[in-house]
Amino acid sequence: MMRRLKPFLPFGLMMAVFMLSGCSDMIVLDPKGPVGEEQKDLIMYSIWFMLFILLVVYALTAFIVYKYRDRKNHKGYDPDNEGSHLLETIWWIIPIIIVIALSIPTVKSIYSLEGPPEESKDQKPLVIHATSVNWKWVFTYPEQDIETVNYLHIPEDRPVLFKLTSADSMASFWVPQLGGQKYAMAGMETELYLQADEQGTYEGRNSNFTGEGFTDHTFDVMAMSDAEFEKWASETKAEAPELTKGQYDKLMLPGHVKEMTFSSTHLDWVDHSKNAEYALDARERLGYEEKIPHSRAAKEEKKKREEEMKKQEESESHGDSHAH
Ligand SMILES: [Cu+2]
Repeated sequence: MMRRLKPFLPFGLMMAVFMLSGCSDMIVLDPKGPVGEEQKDLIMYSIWFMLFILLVVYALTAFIVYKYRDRKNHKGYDPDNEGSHLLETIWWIIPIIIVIALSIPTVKSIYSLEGPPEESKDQKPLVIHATSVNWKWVFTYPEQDIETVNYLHIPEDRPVLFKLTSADSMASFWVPQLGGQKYAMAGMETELYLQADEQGTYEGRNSNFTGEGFTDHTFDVMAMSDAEFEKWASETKAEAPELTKGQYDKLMLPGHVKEMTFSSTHLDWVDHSKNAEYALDARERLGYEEKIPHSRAAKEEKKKREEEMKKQEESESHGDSHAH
C-alpha cells in the first residue's frame, strides 16, 4: 500500500511547505488595504476550493487503483460504459458547477474593484498619475501640483485613484500589499484604485518584463496620516525645485535614477496618455541612439549618463523635504 502512495509524496510535501511557511514571504497574502484584502480573499477561496477538488481526485485515484488492481480472481474486467447517460451527466455537471463556483466571486470582485473601495465610497479619492519610463516611475499629484520620481507618499484610509500610462514600453503597475497589478501603456490611460489602511512603506514595481533594467524598475509607497501627507505636499510645493523641460527630457532616456522631488509637474507640457511619441522625440533631441544591451558602447554610454546625473544631483540643493 505504501508503495502505491509514493507518487503522491511530492504533492504532500508541497502542501506541507505551503502550510508551514506561513505568510512571511508571500506579501500578497499580507494585504494592508481593502483592495488587497478582497483579492487575497478571492485567492484563498480559489486555492481552498481547488485543493478540495484535488483531494477528491487523488482519493478517488488511489481508491480505484487499489480496487481494480490485477489479482488472481479479478481478471478480465471489461466495462462497457459507452453512451451511459448517467455517467455523461455526472462528468459534465460537476465541471460546470466548479466553473460557476469559481467565476461568480471572481467576476464580482473584478467589477467591484473597478471603483473605489466600498468602505470609502463617500471620500474623494486622491488622484495620482503614474507614468512609466524605462526604468523609472514618474508620479504626478495634479491637485498638489508636485511630482516625484520612484517614490510615493499617500494618506492612509483614503482611496487613491492611479491614472496609469507609459512613455515607452508597456509596463505593469503593482504594489503587492495594496492590490493587484494593472497595465500602463503609451498613448492610453488605465485607472486603478488602491488604498492603504495601515501606515508603513510598501514595495511597488513594474511586473511586466521590459528588458535590461526591468529588475530595478521599482518604487516605494509610504502611507502616512492625512496631516503628515498634507504637510509633506505643501512643503514639497514650497521647497522642492521646479521640474524643467530639459531635466524631464533626460528622464526619458532609458536608465535608472534615484528618488527625485519637484514642485511642478510634466503635465504642464505633456500627457503621455495623449502623446505616445514624446519620449521618442526627446531621445532624438538628445541624440540618443539605441545600442545593443551590454555591448561596450551601451555600457560606456550608461556610465557617462550616470556620472552626469550624479553631478547634477550634487549641484542642486534639493530642499530636504524627503529624508529617509
Ligand atoms: Cu519617502
